Amino acid sequence: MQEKKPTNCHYCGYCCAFIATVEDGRVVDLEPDPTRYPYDPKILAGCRRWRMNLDALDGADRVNYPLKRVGERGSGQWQRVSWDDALDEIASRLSALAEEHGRGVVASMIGGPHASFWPLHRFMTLFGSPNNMGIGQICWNPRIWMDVLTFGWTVEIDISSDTECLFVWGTNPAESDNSAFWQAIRSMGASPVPVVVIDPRFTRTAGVADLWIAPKPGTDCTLALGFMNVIIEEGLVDQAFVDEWCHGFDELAEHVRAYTPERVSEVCDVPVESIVQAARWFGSAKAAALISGRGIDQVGASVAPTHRAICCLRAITGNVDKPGACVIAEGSDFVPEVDLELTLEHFDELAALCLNTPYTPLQCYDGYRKAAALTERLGRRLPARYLTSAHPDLALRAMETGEPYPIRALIVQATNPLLTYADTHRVFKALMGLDLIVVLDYYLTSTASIADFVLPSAGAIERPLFQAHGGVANIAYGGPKAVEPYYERKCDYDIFRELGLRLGQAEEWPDETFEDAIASTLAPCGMDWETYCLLGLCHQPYGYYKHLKPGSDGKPQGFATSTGKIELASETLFALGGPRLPKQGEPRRLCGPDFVEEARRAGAAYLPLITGPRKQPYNASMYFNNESFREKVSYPVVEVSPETAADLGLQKGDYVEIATEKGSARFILDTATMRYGLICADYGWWHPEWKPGAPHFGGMWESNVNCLTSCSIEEGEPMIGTWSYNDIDCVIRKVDGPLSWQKGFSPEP
Ligand SMILES: Nc1nc2c(c(=O)[nH]1)N[C@H]1C(S)=C(S)[C@@H](COP(=O)(O)OP(=O)(O)OC[C@H]3O[C@@H](n4cnc5c(=O)[nH]c(N)nc54)[C@H](O)[C@@H]3O)O[C@H]1N2
Ligand SMILES: Nc1nc2c(c(=O)[nH]1)N[C@H]1C(S)=C(S)[C@@H](COP(=O)(O)OP(=O)(O)OC[C@H]3O[C@@H](n4cnc5c(=O)[nH]c(N)nc54)[C@H](O)[C@@H]3O)O[C@H]1N2
Ligand code: SF4
Ligand SMILES: [Mo]
Repeated sequence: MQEKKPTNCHYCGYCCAFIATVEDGRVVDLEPDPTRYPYDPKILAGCRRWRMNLDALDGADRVNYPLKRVGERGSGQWQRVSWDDALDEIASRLSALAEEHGRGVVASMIGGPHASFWPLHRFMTLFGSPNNMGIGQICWNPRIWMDVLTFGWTVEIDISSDTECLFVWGTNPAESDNSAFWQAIRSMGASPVPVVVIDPRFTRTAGVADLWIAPKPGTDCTLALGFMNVIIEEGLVDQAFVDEWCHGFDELAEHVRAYTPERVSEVCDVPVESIVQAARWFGSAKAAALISGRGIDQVGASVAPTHRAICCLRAITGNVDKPGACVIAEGSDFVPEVDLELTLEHFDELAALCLNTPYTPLQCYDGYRKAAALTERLGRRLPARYLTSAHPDLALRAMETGEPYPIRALIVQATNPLLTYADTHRVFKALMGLDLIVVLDYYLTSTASIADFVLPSAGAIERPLFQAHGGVANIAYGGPKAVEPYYERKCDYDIFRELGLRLGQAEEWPDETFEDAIASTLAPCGMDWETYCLLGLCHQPYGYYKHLKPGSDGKPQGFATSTGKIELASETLFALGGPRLPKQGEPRRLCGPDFVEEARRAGAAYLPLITGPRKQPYNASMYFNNESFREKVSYPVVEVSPETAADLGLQKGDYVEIATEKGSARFILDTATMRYGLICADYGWWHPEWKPGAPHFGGMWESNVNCLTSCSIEEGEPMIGTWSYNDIDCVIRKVDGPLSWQKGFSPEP
């Protein structure tokens, strides 16, 4: 008999709703369900991935049973074991390691927002280790932190018919977030709204821009200061708003005085007229919106100042908590992430083991405590585990040297760090030396191939979904599973709970299933599980101008900062030893003079590098196992402008190697409209169809751009620790083909 069941896709953050046709516990068909969040059938219509769900459910390359390593680490020899045997052994080995080395002995790694990470965080908290590493410092934290310190909480863009100007800064939503972007463009109303795209590449997004500004990578902070210089000089400041609601305007005005369009034009290498024009549009719009992304999140030392400068740009033009500009989000009415993690209950013991103190005074337990005390004045509660996540340089050092204490075990959930973390050679070596690695994934990824245990996770459709933006917004969406997990796969929540039960955590895991846990999470806002499944959404829209709302003393509540105002000059950053005002940082250089000299002698050129531009249909290291995708997009590229290629004596289709002192990778050259002299390299490329273990580890050595990158904390952003995937340097030279990606190429057995 066939049944129709609601469920969701989880191949990207939209988590689109499906109706699954289920027969004998198997999904036989999937169709879009526009009655549930995100409602818009156009999203699915424009999506190349959703049909993959059906095949992936029973894909031949899925891991279906717990696997235990039997040969050498990385030998690719596995034995199927029962869940009880796997979890018993993992629990007892973790206990023994903690007994010998202390509770910080286990670290974890997480990835992009593909999974619910709070069960892992709860497990780690109760185990007593603060050592979660994640994408935090380079994907999410910088913006969250700077919004919180400047405005008292995070802001969300609010593009609507009120929007009179749009800045798209260091993000290419046309490839990374296709649907929402076109929706937003459509929603801006009939009269022409100037769109400014700030990106060294002429992206598909830049294709709809009225003005494309292509700055030198890593100079965006200076550019923002230049915009403010024009806005202040030309009297475009929202003076009433600034006088009443901003702290430190005079100081900021004095600071930006030196950032004249002429000087900024030199630093950023963009025309003076573009700076002036963009600033005028932003400053004179009744409401101006700005979206930003990875282009400014992954520029090392300049990350925090760039975000701070953007916050100031919004504030001095009055574009905060205003329709058509941006809206300050609210904390969640459902149980916030920090309470799901249970971090506050164990704060002091975790803080005592925090590796980041004193290296990154904001991204650590002390920094968290200070910021959280501010946001709590208005009842908003920051997630703790993301914002305190261990710096990978420090965690890897603890693995390599045992200092300040040893890390000997690692749990990896929903990430493929050998492709996506910086400095693959170092990560690989550190992991190979560990006593225990447990990977939760769907596939035998490069990282899974060096694990001691690979635990098969249940994917979308086989597990319920609760996507909640780390608890910094009052929105959660998702729905129920359509079927029980196939084979012996398990929901990630069940894996961490069952591990927890074996380690004396029973009291803290009262909910037997993930469904129950989601229902408990929703309980405070009065929504039950059935209603959640029906709507696929739990959300309260935000009001605007919330700073004017009367507080308990009858006066306007203001902003949740140390001064109660928007902090153009940041008192909190200053108290933590940081700068009150934003100033561009020093770039990270990965090639020393001797290295460059030697490369030049071998015929290479030395040029700036950015990495990882988002492209359809892949996502980081995912979906390379999809044959039809591989047919269409079959090799990794390095892009340069046609003029750069000509000057380098290279042609489209040439084989090239790019290298830093960290390592090298090979690609095929492509040309694109972009800054002269800049190199842009794909990331995430591996070869799932190759043998997962040694010597190729899934073909991860040939075209893996993270072989070139570094997470060294010394040159990272000083308050958060962000390292660089953009604004780095490399040498490039032509090499002989073919590359392993090409048809007919087969690795030695
Ligand atoms: N198809 C696909 N979609 C994805 C992902 C994926 O892997 N594939 N990943 C998801 C994830 S994890 C994330 S974080 C988001 C990221 O989403 P986005 O932030 O939109 O990422 P990109 O599309 O790479 O856009 C970043 C842009 O910044 C530019 N850039 C690089 N350096 C600089 C700089 O110094 N200054 C400026 N102004 N621009 C610069 C790059 O040229 C690039 O066009 O995408 C998500 N969506
Ligand atoms: N050089 C360079 N490096 C970068 C970036 C860059 O632009 N350039 N971008 C960075 C950014 S922004 C990000 S977010 C990261 C992304 O880095 P990752 O998150 O590590 O990248 P993915 O390849 O998406 O890996 C996700 C893995 O999780 C598995 N998976 C998916 N869903 C689930 C689930 O529900 N449960 C479990 N257990 N497993 C699941 C998938 O099979 C896949 O193997 O990369 C970062 N690294
Ligand atoms: S991959 Fe496509 S169907 Fe799946 S959630 Fe994203 S937009 Fe929706
Ligand atoms: Mo990301």
